[in-house]
Amino acid sequence: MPSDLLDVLKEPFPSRQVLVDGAVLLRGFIQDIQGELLTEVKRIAAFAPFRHMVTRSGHTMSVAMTSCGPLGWVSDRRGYRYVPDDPDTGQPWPAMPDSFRQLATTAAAQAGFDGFEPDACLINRYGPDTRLSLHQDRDERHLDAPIVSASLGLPATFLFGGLHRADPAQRVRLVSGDVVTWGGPARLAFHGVLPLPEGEHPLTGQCRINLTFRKAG
Ligand code: MD3
Ligand code: FE
Repeated sequence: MPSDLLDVLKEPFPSRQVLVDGAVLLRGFIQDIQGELLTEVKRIAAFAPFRHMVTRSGHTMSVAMTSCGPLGWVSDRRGYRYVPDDPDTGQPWPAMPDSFRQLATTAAAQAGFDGFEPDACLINRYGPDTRLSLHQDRDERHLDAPIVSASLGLPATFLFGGLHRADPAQRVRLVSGDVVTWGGPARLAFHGVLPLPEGEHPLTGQCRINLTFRKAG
């Protein structure tokens, strides 16, 4: 057997992989709590339903979104921003579950960001053909704090490039249970998600759910 295959077998699981300076992938980090996390997502979505937001330019996003925590991300013809109340219900966003907060804090610490305290968790839902075009996340007030992302359900191909839109992009396949922390020099990298291929996942059916934890306010 080639030695690189043996190396993979010897890797600790969950495993820790530096994707680029500032970005740390923890494969299988939430493997054992995926079911509980998905139950929380459903509870949140019962109060703050998934919706397709409109961008400033008037395009409807193919990703369906909701939020939990003190702040939630919204987009409309006025632009992008974080707000304390869900504009669709007029109510505060649902509380961030302790399990969410803990996964974000412990993943950030593994990447060298001690004391990360997210105040927003954006929940993205991808169905067949849903994509997220290349963008930067810069609506948060704390660009020195990392963003932690957690994947549930169908796998997706994630793209990440450099600080300029035209910089070459790398691809990484993210599967259910994976967590990535994006901080430091990776924090303002352009990134996106390729159209989701059709599939069926035991946990989520035909979709992928992504949680992103941010310090927004
Ligand atoms: C790299 N979500 O919600 S998560 C987003 O899979 C977003 O739903 C994608 O991009 C998703 O804004 C990607 C991974 C991610 C999140 C934020 C980043 C990667 C990042 C910020 C900077 C660099
Ligand atoms: Fe993003």
